[in-house]
Amino acid sequence: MDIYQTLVSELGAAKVLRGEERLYAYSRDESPLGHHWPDAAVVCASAEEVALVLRLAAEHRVPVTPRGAGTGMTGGALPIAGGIVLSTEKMTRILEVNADDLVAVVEPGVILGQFQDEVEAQGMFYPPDPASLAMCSLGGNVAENAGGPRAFKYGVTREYIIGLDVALMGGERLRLGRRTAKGVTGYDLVGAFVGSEGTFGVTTEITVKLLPRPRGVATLLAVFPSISAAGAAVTEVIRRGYRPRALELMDKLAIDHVRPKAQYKFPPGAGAVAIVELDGDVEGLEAAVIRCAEACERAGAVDVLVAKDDAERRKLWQARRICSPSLREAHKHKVAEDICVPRGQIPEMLRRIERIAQRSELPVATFGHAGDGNLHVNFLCDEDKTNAAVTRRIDAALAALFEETIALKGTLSGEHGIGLTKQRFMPLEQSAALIDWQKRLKRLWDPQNLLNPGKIFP
Ligand code: 2HG
Ligand code: ZN
Repeated sequence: MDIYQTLVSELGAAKVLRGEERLYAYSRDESPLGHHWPDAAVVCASAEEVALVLRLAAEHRVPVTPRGAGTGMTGGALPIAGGIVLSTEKMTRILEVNADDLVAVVEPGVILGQFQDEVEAQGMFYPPDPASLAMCSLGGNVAENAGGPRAFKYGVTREYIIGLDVALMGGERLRLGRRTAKGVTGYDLVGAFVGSEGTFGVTTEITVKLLPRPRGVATLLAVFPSISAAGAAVTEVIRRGYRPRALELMDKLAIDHVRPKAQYKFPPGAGAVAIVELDGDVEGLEAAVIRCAEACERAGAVDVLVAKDDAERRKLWQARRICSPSLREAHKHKVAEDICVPRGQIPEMLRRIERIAQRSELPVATFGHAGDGNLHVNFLCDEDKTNAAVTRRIDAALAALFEETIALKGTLSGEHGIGLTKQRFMPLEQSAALIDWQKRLKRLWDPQNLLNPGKIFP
């Protein structure tokens, strides 16, 4: 029997999907890399089933690409070597939400937004909030170490994952980490698995740390004549030691793309906006809002608008979250980058991005988590990529972007991961020796190189 027949007899035909029509959804993700077809997608319902797939795959030397909800932007879930896509989308149980321990235990297929609603209904809070929160799964968030606007105050996914159950290639299962608030027993393998882009093992259960839900939230929109003025405001807020939970920027091109679809009405003529969201005790909030508004005005804001209620706040965030899909729908090519520079270099990086845009003659929309120095730089192009000159222009712009980022002591990716799209730039940031040590680490967990092969490293 071949591996697929064995899988059907062990798991039932309903869980082993084959044929182009049923595999369509598993052949792509949110990267611009198109379709890569697996031989089968196996939709697992339990840790035992995940381990079984990994045992059989090792025996038959078949590559396995783990997949959460497929919202990744760098090709991490694409089965470039064929074989099996292992989906955890049906492992959707929230096993525990514990207010005394401030801990929750979930299966990897739980949708982030639904989990946050559940936790908040019980008076607690799980901060990471990537823009795809209505669709993305916690397993995928763990694999990519997902971020989002609230990372400015609260940090990224890694800060909240304290325990992981994983299945390794070959089928062995391990429990990593703890459920206590602190703990330093042994190496921090949870830290190593979070962000490993599905190359070390497959997550089957996640223990997350929760916070008490902040009682007060206030959101303001500062309007600037230009992106550089907005960048200066970000620096001003940080320099003064203010800690809003989000400090986001959108440039004019991003605003103009979102405008027709957004319920929130951006002021006409805005050259750039900063979204500043604060949280904490209700009492101190008003004073903090005034302080941040004044900092924005000092940096050149022409207007500062405070969201008047929850409904308006939601509309503003909806507008911010559709930046990415609005740009993608409007252009033939949207090459989205995710660079991150040290906070003090934000204005300088914005200047360099403008220069690259001029030189490459490509429109660039820049938006994102500016407070963290994490800028989504989107090169847009409506010409045909089959035209070699166009490809050369895009490639040159990307190379320049990453060179400038590294020159400012930045990093290639703040939150989307390396996957396939950025691996050729890895040597810009990391030494050959460091890359080699990481490959050795990968071999330790997966000696046959069967789990998500070909990702991260050139
Ligand atoms: C966001 O913050 C996402 O909206 C997507 O990380 C960014 O498409 C992008 O560049
Ligand atoms: Zn983002």
